[in-house]
Amino acid sequence: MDGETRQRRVTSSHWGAFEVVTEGCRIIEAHPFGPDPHPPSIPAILPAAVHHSSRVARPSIRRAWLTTRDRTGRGDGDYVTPPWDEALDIAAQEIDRIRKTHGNGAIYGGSYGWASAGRFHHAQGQIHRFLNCIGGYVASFGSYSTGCAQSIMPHVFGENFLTLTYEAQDSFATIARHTETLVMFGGINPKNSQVSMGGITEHQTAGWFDRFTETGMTRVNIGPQRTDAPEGCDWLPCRPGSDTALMLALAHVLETEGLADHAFLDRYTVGYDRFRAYLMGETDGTPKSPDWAAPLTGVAPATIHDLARRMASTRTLITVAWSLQRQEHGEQPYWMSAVLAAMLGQIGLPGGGVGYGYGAIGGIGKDFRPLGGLTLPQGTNAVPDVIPVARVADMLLHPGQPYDFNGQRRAYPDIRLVYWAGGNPFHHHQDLNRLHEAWTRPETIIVNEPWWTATAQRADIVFPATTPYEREDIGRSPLDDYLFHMPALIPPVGEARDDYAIFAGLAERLGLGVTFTEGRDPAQWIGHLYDGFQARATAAGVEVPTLDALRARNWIKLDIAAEEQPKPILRAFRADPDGAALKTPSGRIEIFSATIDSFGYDDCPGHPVWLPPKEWPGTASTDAPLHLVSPQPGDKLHSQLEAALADIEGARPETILIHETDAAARGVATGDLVRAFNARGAVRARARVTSDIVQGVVALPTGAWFGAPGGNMDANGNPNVLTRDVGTSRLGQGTSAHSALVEVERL
Ligand SMILES: Nc1nc2c(c(=O)[nH]1)N[C@H]1C(S)=C(S)[C@@H](COP(=O)(O)OP(=O)(O)OC[C@H]3O[C@@H](n4cnc5c(=O)[nH]c(N)nc54)[C@H](O)[C@@H]3O)O[C@H]1N2
Ligand SMILES: Nc1nc2c(c(=O)[nH]1)N[C@H]1C(S)=C(S)[C@@H](COP(=O)(O)OP(=O)(O)OC[C@H]3O[C@@H](n4cnc5c(=O)[nH]c(N)nc54)[C@H](O)[C@@H]3O)O[C@H]1N2
Ligand SMILES: [Mo]
Repeated sequence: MDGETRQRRVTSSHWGAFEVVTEGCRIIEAHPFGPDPHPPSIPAILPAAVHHSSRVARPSIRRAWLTTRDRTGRGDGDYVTPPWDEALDIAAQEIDRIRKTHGNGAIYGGSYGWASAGRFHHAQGQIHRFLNCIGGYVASFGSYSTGCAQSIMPHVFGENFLTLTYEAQDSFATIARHTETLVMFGGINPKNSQVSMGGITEHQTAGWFDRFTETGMTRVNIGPQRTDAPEGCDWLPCRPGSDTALMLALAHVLETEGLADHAFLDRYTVGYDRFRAYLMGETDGTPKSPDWAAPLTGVAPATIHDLARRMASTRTLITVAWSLQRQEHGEQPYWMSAVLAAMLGQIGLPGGGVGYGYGAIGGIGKDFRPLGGLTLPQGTNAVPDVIPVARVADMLLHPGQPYDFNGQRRAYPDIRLVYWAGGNPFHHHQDLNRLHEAWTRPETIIVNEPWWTATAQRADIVFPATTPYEREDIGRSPLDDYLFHMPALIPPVGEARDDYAIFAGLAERLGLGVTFTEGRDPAQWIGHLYDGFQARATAAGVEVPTLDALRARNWIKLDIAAEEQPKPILRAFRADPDGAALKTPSGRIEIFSATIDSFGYDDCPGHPVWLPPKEWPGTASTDAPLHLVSPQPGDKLHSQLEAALADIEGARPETILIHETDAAARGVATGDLVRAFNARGAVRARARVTSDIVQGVVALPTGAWFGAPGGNMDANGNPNVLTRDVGTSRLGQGTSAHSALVEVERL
């Protein structure tokens, strides 16, 4: 590459497309992509992040592991840096030793994480293909995003939850046309819709809210933060973790005021009678009335009455943010939202019923014709063992121990080797001090990473991975209507190699080189995947250029825009409940599930119920009186680009939002450094005092790099030092990140 040449090219990322200016080997600037109506601010930090001193420069092996196979000193920072060939030899020998001594079932390759956009070099696809080639690995089920919903919703609607949230619900255009009342549990957050897995080019969520204002739609944001929905929406402050109580009280009003649609319930659902007995208090002596819900939720009974009546008298769409199931008993608000929508009788009507995850990522709510493809084949996994993704620390701490999951009794595998590529568990997992402890159990931990994240710092072998700006790829997401050639903008930083090259090197040493590569180099793989995509596109009547033409053009907009067409959840079922019966055991919406009831779980019984989380404002104590919510960061994606963001003067520690009354009681003012703590740990944060948060709640976004294990205060402000590491219930076993109590004091 010519050191003097200045070039301007477009690339794609999870937070959108942007124009990158390079000069020789360096990224100089990143600018918004012209066709994007609401470009995010995130790319501006890219040049500093890509060339940051925290890049892993060379293959690195922890000295104490190399010499004594030490497992307890992970995080000590003492690495040797052998040449690539030697490091790959050592890693291959260790993988071989583990699989021959303990079997492939002793390798954990769940390797959760977003990694980077780009179809071929996607780290998850690469690591899973490699591990499948060498005999398999213990995999993970579900995501941190929606793991609990993925378990509960098939019981209720008989449909895969990801299909519902990504493909089978109304677009924003249909909502604009038909919805009169939009009831948003957890809001619809333009901050979050900046990103979308695999890419999002035209950011439109904020624009749709401008349109909703014009139609005169009533929009109610229910939850702890005013800012969870765009300005102009009504805010109904509600305690986190109490949504199910509020939904039950709304249902109680519908039932007692004759507003419930019994014709719909009779025809399309099963089990309403059993649920009704609970709702009216016949089974437990407690009617779930607005008076009952008011002290739990902080919402006045009259407000609940008014909202219920309004929902029954207008075309109403209930939307539920993914965050509501990222908490203890997260199954309940999800199930109950379906029951509430069924009682309104609007499921299957345009702009009515219920929808999930609007705003969570920018690709949700668009009208596109489906066009898949461009996926690296991953082969098959010979190891059948799978854990719910958020139970990773339990697995490492308790090999062989039984646990429940969605009706099954299973046992945790005995993991000897952990291989992670494209994720940062010391960002994403709960109770990081506990994870740090669990991390001492495996014999060996290998990580591919571009940066010295907290996870890389706790690995025995670290392979420096390229970023997408250092390799050629194709950018494409089924939730987006653009197609990108992502050129290698700069050569690899330091000695970084592509994940593909790392895994090819290991596979070769294990005698499986050609099985992994099929004899292709990256350019040949990209050509091969692109040929398949082009054939699919042509069959679907979508014109795409040849790969060479795409290379020359850098990007194109695909002609896959679809006419606005209502596709509310369960539309076909509403039209023909017998012919298009649901895939539930009854063929109907299950308000009572005999299947779930048969599991005998007290933390997820046979119909939706109010179950207070162990930690929430209702159980607040003098030790930990404040409820911590830990939303996604607005200025970046998770922990990515954090190294450079943290350099910005005053940016770290991370900002914690605190209500003015709570702040005054603690003598805390905006800008003060505070310590947020509980029995699990302590973090430093910078206070911002606000009236836009429910009193008794504090919000600290995720993403600051975990700084200090072992009870020391984390200086950067990573909320997962404070969160609780328990499953949502024995049914879903998702993360309970949003269920945590803390105290805050001025430093
Ligand atoms: N408290 C709390 N915790 C949460 C959440 C919450 O709401 N509250 N949300 C959860 C959710 S929904 C999610 S999705 C997770 C997100 O958690 P993660 O997906 O683990 O977070 P990322 O920071 O995106 O981690 C991706 C890592 O991959 C690396 N990477 C990028 N490109 C490449 C590549 O090409 N190759 C390799 N080898 N590595 C690469 C990045 O540097 C980064 O370290 O966090 C979860 N944690
Ligand atoms: N900028 C940016 N956008 C992102 C991401 C990112 O890292 N950065 N990550 C992406 C990922 S991986 C995911 S999964 C999605 C997540 O999408 P969401 O799950 O929607 O996002 P969160 O930011 O976790 O939560 C949204 C809001 O829910 C509220 N909330 C928390 N608990 C409760 C509750 O009990 N009840 C109610 N009513 N509200 C509650 C909080 O105030 C919070 O601000 O975001 C995606 N978008
Ligand atoms: Mo997520």
